[in-house]
Amino acid sequence: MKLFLLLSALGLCWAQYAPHTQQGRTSIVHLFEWRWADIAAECERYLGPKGFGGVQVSPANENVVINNPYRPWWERYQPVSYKLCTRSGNEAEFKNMVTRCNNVGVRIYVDAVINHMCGSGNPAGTSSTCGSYYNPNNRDFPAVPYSGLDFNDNKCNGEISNYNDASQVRNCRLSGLLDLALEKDYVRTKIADYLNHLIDIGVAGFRLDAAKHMWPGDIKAVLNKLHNLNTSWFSAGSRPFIFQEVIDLGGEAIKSSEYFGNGRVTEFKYGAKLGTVIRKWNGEKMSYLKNWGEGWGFVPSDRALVFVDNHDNQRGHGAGGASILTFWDARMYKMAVGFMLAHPYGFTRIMSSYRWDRNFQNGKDVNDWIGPPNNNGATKAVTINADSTCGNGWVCEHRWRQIRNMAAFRNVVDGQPFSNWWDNGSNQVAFGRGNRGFIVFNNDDRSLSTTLQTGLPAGTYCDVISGDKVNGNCTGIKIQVGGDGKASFSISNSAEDPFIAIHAESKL
Ligand code: AAO
Repeated sequence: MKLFLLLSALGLCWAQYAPHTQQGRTSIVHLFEWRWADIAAECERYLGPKGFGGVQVSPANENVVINNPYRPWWERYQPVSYKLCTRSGNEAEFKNMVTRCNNVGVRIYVDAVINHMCGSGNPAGTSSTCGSYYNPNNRDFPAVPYSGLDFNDNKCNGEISNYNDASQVRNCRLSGLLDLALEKDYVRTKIADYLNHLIDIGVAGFRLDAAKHMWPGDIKAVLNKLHNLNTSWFSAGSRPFIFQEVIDLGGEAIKSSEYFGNGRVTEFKYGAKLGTVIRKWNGEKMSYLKNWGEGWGFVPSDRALVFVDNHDNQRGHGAGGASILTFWDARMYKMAVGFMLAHPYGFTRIMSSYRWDRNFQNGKDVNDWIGPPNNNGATKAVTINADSTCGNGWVCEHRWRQIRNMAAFRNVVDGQPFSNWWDNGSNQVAFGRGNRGFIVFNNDDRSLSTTLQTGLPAGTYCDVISGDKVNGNCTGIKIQVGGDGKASFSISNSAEDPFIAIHAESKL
C-alpha cells in the first residue's frame, strides 16, 4: 500500500513531463500551419508507420484575420476566442484528426496561446477566422467572454522593454498583445475550459506559448484545473504533457528553471549552440560535443524539449540568432538533426516547414511574415509526390530519408546509454548507444577513414543516411561490424551527407 501511494504520488508529480507517446516512439514533429485534414492523413500514411510519436499542431483556437500584410503566419498568435476554428480547419475536422492520429498511435499536442489575446492595435470588428466580433480598444472579446476586467492594464498597459525586469516581462505586453490577467480565477477557468475541451477530444498535451510571459504560479493554477487525458487512448490518471516556451539563453531576469514545477521547458540554447558547432563558428568543433547536454549548461535532460530550429527562429523571430540551422542549409541541417536524434539528451521535436520567398534587406528577411502556401488565403493541401516528398510548397523535412531514418534510430536505441565516443580532436566524431546503434560524422575539410568500436554485434549493417534497408538489402553504404564490435568507416568530406548511422534494425 505504501509503495502504491509512493508510486502514485511520483506518478502525479512526474506525469506532466511524460509525452505519453506510444511505447517505443520517441520524437514529435511540428507540422507548422498544416490543415487538420492533412495531419490526419499524414498520421495514417506516414507518421504512424514510420514510428513518429506525435505532432505539435498550430494554435487551434479562433484568431484575428490580418490582411496587411496578407494573412501572415503570426495572425494565429492573436486569439479572438477559444472556438476551434482556424485556417487549419473547424472543430469537426480537429476531432477527426485527433481520433485518426491516436488510432494509429500518433499523439496530438496543441500550441496553446493563453498569455494574451490579439494585438491592441487591431480595429474592432469581425475580421476573425470564425467571424466572432472583438474590440481590442475596450478589451471586449464577447465570444469568450473577456472584458476590460480580464487584462493586466492596471499593472501595465505598455510594451515589455526591459527583459531584466521579470514583472515587466510577465505583466506588460509582448509585441503589443493584450495581456490576460492570469491571476484571476475567472481567466484561469476560461483558459482551463478551452484546454479541457481539447483534452476531452483526445489531445495528449500542450506547448504553452509565451510561458515566460506568465507567472509560473499562474500557469500552475491553470494546470491544476485540467482533466486527465481521455481514457479512450490513455491510461486512467494520465496528466497532459506540458512543454513551456521559455526562452532562456542566459543573461536575463527569468530563468527556465522557475518553470520546472509545471512541466518541461524549451531549451533554446540547444539549437543555437548546435548550429554554432556545425557551422564551425567561434572556434567551435564537433569534438567539443563529447559532454553535450547538461555539460553545456542546458537544463536537466528530463526537463528539456529540444529542437534544431522552430517556427520563429527559422525566419529570424524569437531567439537563437544567425547560427540557427534550417532546411535552407540542408546539408548542415541534416547533420544537426541527425546528431540531435542520435544523442540521448532531451525530448526531441523535429521541425516541418513550408517554403517562402526570402528577401534579405540589410540582413533581415522582409518576407519573414509570409503565411503558409495558400489560394486567396485558404491554406493549400499537402500533396505527396511520387518520390514521397511533399508538393505545393511544403518542405516536409520529416520525410527526408536522413531525418525520417534518424527518428527511427532514436526509437531503436531508446533507453541505451551514450557510449563509445570517439573524436579526432576536430570535427570528426562518433558515438554509440549501447549495443543498439552507432553514428559517425565527418564535418572536417578532409576525409575520414578509421576503424572504430561500435558496440554492436557482428554483422553487416545498412547505413540509414545514404540509403534504406529494403527487403533485406541495403540501397546505401554497407558497414561490416566484426566479432570484436569494430568496423571501418570512410566518409569523404564532399559526401552528399557526411555522416553514417547504423542500428540494430538496419542489420541485414
Ligand atoms: C505581430 C507583429 C508585431 C505586432 C503584433 C501585435 O509582428 O509587430 O506588434 O503582431 O499586433 C508571433 C510573431 C510576432 C507577432 C505575434 C502576434 O513572432 O511577430 O507579432 O506572433 O501575431 C519573445 C517571446 C516569445 C515569442 C517570441 C517571438 O519571449 O514568447 O518573442 N514566441 C512566441 C511564439 C511566436 C509568437 C508569440 C510568442 C506571441 O513562438 O510565434 O509571436 O504569441 C529576447 C527574449 C525573448 C523574446 C525575443 C524576441 O531574445 O529573450 O524572450 O522572445 O527577445 O523579442 C538574443 C538574446 C535573446 C533575445 C534575442 C532577440 O538571441 O540572447 O534572449 O536576441 O532579441
